[in-house]
Amino acid sequence: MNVESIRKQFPILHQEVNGKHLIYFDNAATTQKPLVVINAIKQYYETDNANIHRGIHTLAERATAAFEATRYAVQKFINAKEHAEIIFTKGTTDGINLVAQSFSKAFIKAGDEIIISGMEHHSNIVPWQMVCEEKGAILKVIPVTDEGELDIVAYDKLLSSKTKLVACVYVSNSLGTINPIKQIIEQAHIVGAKVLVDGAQAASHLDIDVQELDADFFVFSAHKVYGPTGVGVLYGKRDLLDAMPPYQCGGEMIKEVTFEKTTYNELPYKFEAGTPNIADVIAFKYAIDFVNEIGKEEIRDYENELLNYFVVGANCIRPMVEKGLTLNGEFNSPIRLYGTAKEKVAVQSFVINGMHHFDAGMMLDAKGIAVRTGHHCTQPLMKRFGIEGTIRASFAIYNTKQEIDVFVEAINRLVN
Ligand code: 7TS
Repeated sequence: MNVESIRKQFPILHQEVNGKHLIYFDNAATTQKPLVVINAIKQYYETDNANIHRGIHTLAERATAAFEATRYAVQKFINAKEHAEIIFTKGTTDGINLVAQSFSKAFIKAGDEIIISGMEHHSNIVPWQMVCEEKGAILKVIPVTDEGELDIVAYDKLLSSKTKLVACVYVSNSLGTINPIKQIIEQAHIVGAKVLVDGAQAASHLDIDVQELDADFFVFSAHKVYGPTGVGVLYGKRDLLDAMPPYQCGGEMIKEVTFEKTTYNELPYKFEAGTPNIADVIAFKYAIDFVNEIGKEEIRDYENELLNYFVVGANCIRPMVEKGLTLNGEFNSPIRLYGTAKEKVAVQSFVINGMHHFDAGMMLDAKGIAVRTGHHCTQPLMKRFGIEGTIRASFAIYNTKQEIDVFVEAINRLVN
């Protein structure tokens, strides 16, 4: 893998921020976009722009073909059985809300139970709280261990014939933990529950095979996989999607409308009401091709190398004055890492003793280093660890060890 040639494909990286070379370590929030994606959006508006599926003129046919080509690319990307099981959404949040509203209408009643985990993003908590409120269902939560892993034994005890749905994150955005999602799905299926996998952080780092996982629903966002914002994917098994009512109503999702009765379109259009984000869906295919060309295994190996390099560097940071030593002479690290699971992606949360994460974030920004600070939309997880927030560095395919050297040196200066 040639990082320099990859970096050349990301124009945004080649700029100065606050007089310093930009170092972008906020990839879990959104990844930057390669030129092929940027150019695809421009090209679409310059040559092909038309509304899709409805017109028979040449531009409409071209736009429709390119839009549907992304659906086939996504099908392959996550190994879905049929392209009709791929629904385009606005993003992960939109996909979860779609399932929460539609699945619950068809399948959730008072007294049923929904299980989520203690490390969910708010977008995989709040929609289920609303469903529980509306339906009189009960929300249960899988606990998180000190290392930032899910307590699978406790999970097994939560499952029962009352469990109708398990909604669980594959990879934690705050901790980087890779959850044993295949096992979580298997255990849920034993009691007859369905499983929604929040794949927002998994899609860019891990090989996804929804059939192998036997996931009932799988959601992710294009913008975290080097694609554009405003596009997401909901995968659902056909029998479930067929049995669920439409989420939004309007054009495209109908077969026939009369004032007496409306019949709905077939999958996937039943869940794609209105004019979609055509340009960005089309450009998303270029992001998928970009990732496929490098290969997920290469990506993961390289990012893990960056993660390990950072962790070693961070653990070596020493206060220059003696205040780092305890009374019995032991060393007190000024950096506390959160998320030390055995199976991780290249996301590392940490706090600097005695320094608020916002202050650290601002001082790092002054050095051109972009990290995320705060609760990362996982407030219950922060509460679990007794903190308000962390500094989070998340690495991507275009980051380098030299950038991490600059980062570690900057943290060292903050500490001292
Ligand atoms: N689920 C997870 C695990 C996420 O990391 C995010 C976004 C979402 C859901 C929501 O995705 P969206 O594309 O619909 O917004 N996570 C983050 C983050 O960690 N920092 O900014 C956004």
